[in-house]
Amino acid sequence: MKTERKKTGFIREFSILSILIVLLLALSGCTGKKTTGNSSLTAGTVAESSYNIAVFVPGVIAGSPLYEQMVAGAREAAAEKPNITIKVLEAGFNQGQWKEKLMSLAAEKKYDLIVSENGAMPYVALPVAKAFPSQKFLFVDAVITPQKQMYTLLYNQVEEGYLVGYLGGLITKSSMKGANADLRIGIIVGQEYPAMTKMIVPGYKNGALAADPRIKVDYRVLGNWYDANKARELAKSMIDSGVDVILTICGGANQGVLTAAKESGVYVLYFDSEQYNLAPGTIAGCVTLEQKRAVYEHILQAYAGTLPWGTNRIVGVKEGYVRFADTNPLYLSTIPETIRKAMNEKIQSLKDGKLTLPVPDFWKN
Ligand code: RBF
Repeated sequence: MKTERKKTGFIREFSILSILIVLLLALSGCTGKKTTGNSSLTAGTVAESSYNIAVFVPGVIAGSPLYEQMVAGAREAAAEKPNITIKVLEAGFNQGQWKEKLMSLAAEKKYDLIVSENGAMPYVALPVAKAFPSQKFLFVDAVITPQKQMYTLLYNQVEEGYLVGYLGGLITKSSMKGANADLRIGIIVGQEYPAMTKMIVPGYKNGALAADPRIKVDYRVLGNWYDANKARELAKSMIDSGVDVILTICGGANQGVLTAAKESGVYVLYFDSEQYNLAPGTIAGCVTLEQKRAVYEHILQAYAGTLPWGTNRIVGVKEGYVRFADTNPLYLSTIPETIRKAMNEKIQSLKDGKLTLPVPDFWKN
């Protein structure tokens, strides 16, 4: 009798214990998905599964306006959705190592999404996507023929180049104190690549020609994104040949162009972000890309499962992703009203569609 009662008691306790274990497993959302590292279960809550993002920076963040914005946009998305985790990897300036580094990142199989930027990255990622068919990629400032694991967002940099080219043209023919009689403006870039030669440079030249068809554009390639001393030398030699406005697109090396311009009292046009404060009175205009917002928005779409993989999108002035920074007090104090008015009209004509500057489909062969 005694052993019989002991036995039924044991069975009852065992069943209650099993039910408790099953309940606990159900509560912890034990579906085989990862849970956030720091989530602790409290009664009545269900742990959400984490969404892990790796941000692959093809270079270094500091000094590169678009890289700074990409990281900031990703961090903002993570701040809004607590179960988004962000890991940032700076891949450095040795471009020969990018593919291998991206491959190692995907091989960790930890990331729901890899985010990166610049025109080369979708191509660098092609073999990585093939090796890891479930890895998803979001590339901004980039485009490729549709790939089902990728989404690309391209900015209309014909418009972006055109706006600063037009301003440069108006400045060089003006009587502003840093402007000389020669109708020459310059552009110094880190490297040559399709977005540069098919969008930015032609946009810049056409913008300048719209201000005055006699303007000559001096175009120089630095060969990297960091050598500020060499950029300073290039800028100096341009200035010596009569250039009085320079568009600088060379990442960390922009600093060298700013130094040379300050020394000679000429002007700099800044690309991709609003940075008048880097050299007040020298930076005459900033054209910006809303990359921080774009990265934030597209990450949230990927997270929500609504990003249409295998597509690309092009956005420009009309969509509000290419902007000319014309309300900054340093712009207002550096640029005379007549030029500001002309700029305003040009921006307006792009907004209302009176002027269209389409992106050539340079990525299609
Ligand atoms: N822009 C930077 O500001 N810093 C960089 O280190 C940098 N590296 C680049 C490397 C490659 C291969 C390519 C294609 C572009 C790079 N860019 C870099 C340019 C950037 O993506 C963008 O085109 C320019 O900032 C103009 O918007």
